[in-house]
Amino acid sequence: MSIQNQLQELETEAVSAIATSANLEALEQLRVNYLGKKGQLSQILRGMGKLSPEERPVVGALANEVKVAIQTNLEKQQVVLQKAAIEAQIAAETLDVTMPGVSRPLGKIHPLNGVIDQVLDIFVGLGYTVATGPQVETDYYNFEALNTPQDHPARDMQDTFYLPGGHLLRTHTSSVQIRYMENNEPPIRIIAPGRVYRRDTVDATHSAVFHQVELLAIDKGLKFTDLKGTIKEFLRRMFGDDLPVQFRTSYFPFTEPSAEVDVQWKGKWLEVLGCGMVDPNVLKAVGYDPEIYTGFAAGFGVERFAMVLHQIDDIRRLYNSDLRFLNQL
Ligand code: 2U9
Repeated sequence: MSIQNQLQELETEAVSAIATSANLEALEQLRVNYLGKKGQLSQILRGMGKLSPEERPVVGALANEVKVAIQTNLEKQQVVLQKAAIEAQIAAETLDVTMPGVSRPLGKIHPLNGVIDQVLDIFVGLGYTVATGPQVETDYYNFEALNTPQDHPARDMQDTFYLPGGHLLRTHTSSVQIRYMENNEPPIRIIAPGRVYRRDTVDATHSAVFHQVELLAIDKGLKFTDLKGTIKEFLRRMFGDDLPVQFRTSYFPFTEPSAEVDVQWKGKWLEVLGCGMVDPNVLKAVGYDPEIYTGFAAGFGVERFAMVLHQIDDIRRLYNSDLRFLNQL
């Protein structure tokens, strides 16, 4: 076969092979095969030595045409295959918005913190300031300044956790209010949430560690009716508008007169908090003149509120972090 025929056959074969090449790697393989140093075109051109001087330029021109034709076809097919490769990549990376989402479990507020947040919101709305203080206290701030005499049963070793060096774990957050009053002048409106400790045997309704919120208002002319109004408004906001509320007389060393408050909830009367007018001896202890200032205070257990609100039967459920239980609230 003449070199011309070989060249024409090579072009035909190359153009067809290039047009059907499936990917860029196969195309590169074809380029090497046809146009590479040891490729088919070079091999055919090696035969040019045998040609006559007249034939040589003619065959040379044809060889050049074939080379350009193959090159042009390679370039065109390269563009086509590159475009296809990009489209395939985009298709593979496309988000399928109909796929089910990845579930991300969200945490939520613990019922105890939920009650504390709710209570603080209500009292901050009524103009109260949140006050906090240490959990390790002295006998003075926990008992003595609160008019709790030496022989009072609350001071018993059976009821209070005593620490070395005359310290103890506070049994109520009232110590916070004493500290606050020492450093501030009336009028005072504070709300003190926090953890407290009692040497109780743990059962369905008792825990050695629990949470309290106490409120304190000191001003000129505060009366028991101010206390009642504040407590009733607070309980209505916590439990609902038509809540029946009753005040029963009671006794606390730090208030006089004192009362306990019950609410009718799901058909039953339940005791929910204690309160009273601040005892004049407590005012004297922090240097306030009880002839000028009066005040009221109230305290309640957060666990008790949470148990009533969520109908929880055992206080321990609030501490053992069982998600099967917590997720129901
Ligand atoms: C100051 C003066 C008086 C806070 C009060 C109660 C009544 C009360 C209990 C409820 C259930 C504690 O969690 S509980 O066991 N508390 O009944 N607390 S009056 O009186 C104060 C506080 C601070 C300076």
